[in-house]
Amino acid sequence: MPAILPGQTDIYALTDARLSLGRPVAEVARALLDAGVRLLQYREKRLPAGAMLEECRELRRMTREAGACFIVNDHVDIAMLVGADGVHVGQDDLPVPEVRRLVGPDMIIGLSTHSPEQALGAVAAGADYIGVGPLFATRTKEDVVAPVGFSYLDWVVANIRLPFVAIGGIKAWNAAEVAAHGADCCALVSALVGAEDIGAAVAEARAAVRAGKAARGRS
Ligand code: 3NM
Repeated sequence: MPAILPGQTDIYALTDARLSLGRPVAEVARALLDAGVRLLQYREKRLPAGAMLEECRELRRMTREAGACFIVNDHVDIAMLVGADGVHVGQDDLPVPEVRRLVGPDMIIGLSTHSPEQALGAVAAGADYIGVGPLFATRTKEDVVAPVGFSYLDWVVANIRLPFVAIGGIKAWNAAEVAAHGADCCALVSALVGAEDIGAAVAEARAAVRAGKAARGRS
């Protein structure tokens, strides 16, 4: 199965157990995949490593069956153990070249960036895609930097050729504007996993991204 990068799909969903209305991560993932999500990141900050490993094994099985790309946040070891398609790291995690030494040439490495300097650094370090954010205020990520707004997104669109995903405070109501600025892929956490009806939330977000892309003259 070819791995799917942000530029190749419009919605990037991230899990977050604290926001999932008490539903197990597998139930949330099932709803996301059934709604057509093809890029899924396991992002869990509070569980012991053994429990994360078990959850990732299950999500790996589910994503493989669905033909979806599976990325693990932060935990390079777990990503490797479950055969994930990729790993996503932040600015304070292991440096991308060191992650590359561990995972080899084929695994996708994503890197969160919050400034032009960091985006250029990601390119130089060999990241496969970058996160661009937080576009808007978000309470989902702890120790998050101040919102970067559209100026950083516009700079990335104009200057960076790597695939990228816009992230941070994106909801169905603002996703069209984000896409109209040139983001072909939007990452959403609370707007999807925190929705009572995850399928409807995915459909709404996807329609918004499509509308924004169309407004910009992209299919
Ligand atoms: N990374 P929500 S913002 C996981 O800017 C994450 O790198 C960010 O959650 C970054 O969609 C963020 O609920 C949280 O706002 C996004």
